[in-house]
Amino acid sequence: MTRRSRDWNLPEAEVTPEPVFLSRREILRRTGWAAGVALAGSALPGCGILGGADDEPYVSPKAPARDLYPVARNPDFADAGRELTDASVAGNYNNFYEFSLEKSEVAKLARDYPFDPWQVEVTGLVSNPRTFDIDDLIRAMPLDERIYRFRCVEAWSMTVPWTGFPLKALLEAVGVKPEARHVRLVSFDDPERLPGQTSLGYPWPYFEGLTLEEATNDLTLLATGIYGHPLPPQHGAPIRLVTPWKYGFKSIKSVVRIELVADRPKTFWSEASTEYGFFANIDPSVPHRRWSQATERLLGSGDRVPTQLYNGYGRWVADLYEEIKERENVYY
Ligand SMILES: Nc1nc2c(c(=O)[nH]1)N[C@H]1C(S)=C(S)[C@@H](COP(=O)(O)O)O[C@H]1N2
Ligand SMILES: [Mo]
Repeated sequence: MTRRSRDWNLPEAEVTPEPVFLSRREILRRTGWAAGVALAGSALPGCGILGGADDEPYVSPKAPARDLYPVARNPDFADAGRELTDASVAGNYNNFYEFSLEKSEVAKLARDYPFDPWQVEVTGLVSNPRTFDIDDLIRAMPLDERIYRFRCVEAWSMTVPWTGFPLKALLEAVGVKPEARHVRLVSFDDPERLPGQTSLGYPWPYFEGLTLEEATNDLTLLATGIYGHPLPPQHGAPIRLVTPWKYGFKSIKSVVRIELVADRPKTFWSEASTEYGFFANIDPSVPHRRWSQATERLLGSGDRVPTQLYNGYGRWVADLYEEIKERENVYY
């Protein structure tokens, strides 16, 4: 991770011209993607608009293990210290670039994508590599509901009840080999049906990574539902990661492969841009290159509140980074 600390010190003049996410202007120029026209500035903090907030999120009648919902709330995560974000607000303000860069368009565009059938392959350095049908996987895992705060790197946040199971439970089921030190997660790849995968110059499919310690932390959830029902398409149906102490982009949606590996894997955003590191831990004292991370805007009320170190989840995760901070002098 020396690259990041080096980038950090680049003179202002060299860093400012390289905007987020490759540059919306550049994307439009290269692709002429019509949906992009409405974008101007929507990813910048404070500039987002809440679109279509009166639409209740649609849940497919074919969603896996639908009869299991709602499940019991985990008492350790029954109160996140903030008001819950309305389902209709969270479900109409989505980052899911496979469908669109426009947050308010994602729900509509994802609604008819065939998320069924769906399988999740668990592979790599495991004793029993296996491909699970999503319905079997959900039924085999210990589900609970947890209210988590969720903070996007763009400085907006929400508070939502996820349904899911600890990634740790799945890793235990397949048996992690001692050489495995990291977990790599990969999202779906379907350029014929996902407009963003043909029109946007990103390293598709979306991929993410965690250290094994992060992956087996009690907070690390594979979410299969939200607000007491299966995940609506726009939230990453039928299964997505949730790591609430990290910026939202780590929480990869619509996962198809989980791979145990030795070396630190590359991640989608650190390949696409120099502005996003592997750890992506939430730290209000470390600004993004182009904006402060000191505060965040609550979806719904629009109130601005201070951002907390590790999004307030230090009790669970702070000790994971003591050694890394010393070794790498960076944990972003
Ligand atoms: N496959 C995939 N996963 C993804 C993204 C994406 O574009 N594609 N966006 C990420 C970002 S930047 C955020 S903030 C969250 C948004 O999750 P939500 O729409 O459920 O709030 O999903 C993350 N996971
Ligand atoms: Mo994000």
